[in-house]
Amino acid sequence: MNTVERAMGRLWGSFTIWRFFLATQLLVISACLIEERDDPDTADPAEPNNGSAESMATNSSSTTRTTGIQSLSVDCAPSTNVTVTNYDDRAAFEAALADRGIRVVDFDDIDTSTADPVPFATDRYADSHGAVIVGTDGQYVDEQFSYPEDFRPVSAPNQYAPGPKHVRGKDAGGHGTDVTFRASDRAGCVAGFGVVFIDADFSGIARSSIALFDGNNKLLGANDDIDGDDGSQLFRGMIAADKDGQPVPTVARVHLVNGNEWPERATGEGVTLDDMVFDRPVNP
Ligand SMILES: [Ca+2]
Ligand SMILES: [Ca+2]
Ligand SMILES: [Ca+2]
Repeated sequence: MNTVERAMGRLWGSFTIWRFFLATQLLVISACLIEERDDPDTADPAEPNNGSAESMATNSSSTTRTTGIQSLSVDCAPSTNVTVTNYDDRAAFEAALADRGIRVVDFDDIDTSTADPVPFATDRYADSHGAVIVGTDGQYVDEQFSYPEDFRPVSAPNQYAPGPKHVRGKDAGGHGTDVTFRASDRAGCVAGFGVVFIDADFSGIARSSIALFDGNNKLLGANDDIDGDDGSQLFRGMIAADKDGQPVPTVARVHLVNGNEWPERATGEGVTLDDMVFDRPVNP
């Protein structure tokens, strides 16, 4: 082998090593993406929530473990020195986030005119709104969930409830939802999130709640003060902000609990949700 042949041989050898390295990196990235989009079909039904922030964290972590979300570590803005504020007034909430751009998932793009509760995919609103919505086992929209006096949508015609549907004699059905965020096809972060709880009128049976988590799955704040009249529509939102009151995109995940059963079951506390409102998700 002459000098040129030896040089060519070394070049080919290093090219092969680089090809191997790139291939393994692609495999790792693919595995991460698959895990991120893990289907929640095998999730256990969420436990009824007794209302404390601690139980919300426990409840949500058990939900995220089964959905695979907990394995996500999202590089959101640091949550140190951030204060979370509750908003019961939707207009004030939207005004506080207006500069960042407001997104609303109202669920009204789905045709429910000819079917009972209609399922939708977790990533239905990923491209359009930057939100991935994962119910305990499935996501559903309907006009009234069988009880038009109790469950009136905030925006017509549809409202939302997580699956699974109640199976008679077997379980209560779904009442837990995780929302994560996307921006530019990658995990994203928001500063605030709010939603309307519909017919949260038996909080003595089961409290509904909203909880925000940072990119390390640390609980940033939670609110279970959600208790209204029959057919009530209560907005509950939370915004993470710095000491100057500026919203900080440090929220990687939101966990929602709506009552303690599939709303059509009507033996416990049935609650539906509508109009998820949040600021435009951003990458770190
Ligand atoms: Ca709606
Ligand atoms: Ca009611
Ligand atoms: Ca109710």
